[in-house]
Amino acid sequence: MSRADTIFAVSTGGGRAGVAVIRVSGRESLAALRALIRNAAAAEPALPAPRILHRANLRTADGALLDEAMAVHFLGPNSFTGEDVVELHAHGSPAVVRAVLSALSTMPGLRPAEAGEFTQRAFLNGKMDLAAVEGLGDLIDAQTEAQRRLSLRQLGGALSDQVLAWRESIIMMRAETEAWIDFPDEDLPTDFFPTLRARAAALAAAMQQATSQSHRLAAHVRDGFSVALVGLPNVGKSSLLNALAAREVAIVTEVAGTTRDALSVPIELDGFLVNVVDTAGMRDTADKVEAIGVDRAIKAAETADLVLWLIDQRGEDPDIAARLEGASVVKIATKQDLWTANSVDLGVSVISGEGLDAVLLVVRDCLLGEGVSLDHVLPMGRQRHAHHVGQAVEALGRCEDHEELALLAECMRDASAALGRITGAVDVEDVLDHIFSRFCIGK
Ligand SMILES: Nc1nc2c(ncn2[C@@H]2O[C@H](COP(=O)(O)OP(=O)(O)OP(=O)(O)O)[C@@H](O)[C@H]2O)c(=O)[nH]1
Ligand SMILES: [Mg+2]
Repeated sequence: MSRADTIFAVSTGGGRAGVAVIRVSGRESLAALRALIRNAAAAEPALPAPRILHRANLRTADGALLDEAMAVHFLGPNSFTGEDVVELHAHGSPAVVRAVLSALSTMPGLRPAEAGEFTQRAFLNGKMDLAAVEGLGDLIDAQTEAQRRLSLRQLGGALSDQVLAWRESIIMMRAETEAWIDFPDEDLPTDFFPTLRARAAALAAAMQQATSQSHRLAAHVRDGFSVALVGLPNVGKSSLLNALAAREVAIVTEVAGTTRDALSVPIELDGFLVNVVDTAGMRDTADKVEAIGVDRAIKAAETADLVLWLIDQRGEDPDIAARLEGASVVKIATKQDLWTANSVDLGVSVISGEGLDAVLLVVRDCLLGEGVSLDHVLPMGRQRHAHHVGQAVEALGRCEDHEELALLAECMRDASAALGRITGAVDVEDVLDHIFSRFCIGK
């Protein structure tokens, strides 16, 4: 993969569509556009002004019409990739797209783009940092409203700006420390070490506070929040799943032991992705298949972010209570059209619809935490974000141990380097392949 090559790919989705956008980036882009719009009768075609969409009849090398399209070009560095870029807005049939791609592939210096290669060039040319690249990847993958909002803020620099501000404070402290190393004859103020340590500790505490809540929530937004439905056989777990999903995803019968495997169904709840897991009813059983299902139900309850423990007229089963110890549990009485429960958190009936909205509210509160708004959450949903902030906090914490200027400066250097890894300002190679390989072709 050479960065000197000019790359091309269709940037819109596959299949039939009104319009398909084919993107070309690199030093041969404008020559490729000229070649495509060359008319046998005319001399070398002049290109219209950049950044303006214009009508373009695209032709093969021997002049045959490929498509009546539109084209726009951007001159580097003022483009998405930072290179000369051409976008062809062709008719979106597979045949047109194939014909245009085939014409491009015969041109000298051009080759099809690899997955994520346009974005990779944007990153390498300094058009976006690593956190923004991740935001773009997540925005393209966004399925829910919360994912869209959070990834758009990450793309717009919400994470990068915060990381940069923290990093600048650290670099400032380091510069002040190193200034004293360079002037050993001057008298170091007596309060120098305590003051600097207090500043480092305050910054570390602020970073930690911002991170702990944001990472938990942003990771839930990205990957989904898991809610397990557990309880005795026949208590109404699958019925509740179907009611929450508003479709018949799970089999419901009056036979106890209907559900045998754990079934995870993604549901968009108030804009958030929630993976609701229906499980086999928990009971001792001689049936081999059902016993495996019960094991899986226990696993699901252990790994879920929230457990909804369903209870009917039979009451709370002590074995289940024991298994749920330590989990975050909400008790829900089912079949409230048949009986009235007290001493549970909520009552529902899938027949009357009673309590279903309340279940959604409980899940939402548990997911978001009280009084938390998505707009104030830093988009730091990836493990590596929390990891690098954690390392920076740890490095700042080490300031406590040192009475020597050079060692103090080194702690600061470690802390700013850890933060630099989030935006790709430091040690970028090891994460590049991992991040860009998850993009689709044409991005
Ligand atoms: N009247 C009434 N019946 C319900 C309600 N919820 C479930 N049922 C009935 O209870 C029976 C069991 O429902 P399921 O949803 O299959 O129960 P389950 O907990 O998934 O059972 P297993 O998969 O066997 O563990 C079915 O006959 C349902 O129609 C309810 O709210 N009201
Ligand atoms: Mg079931």
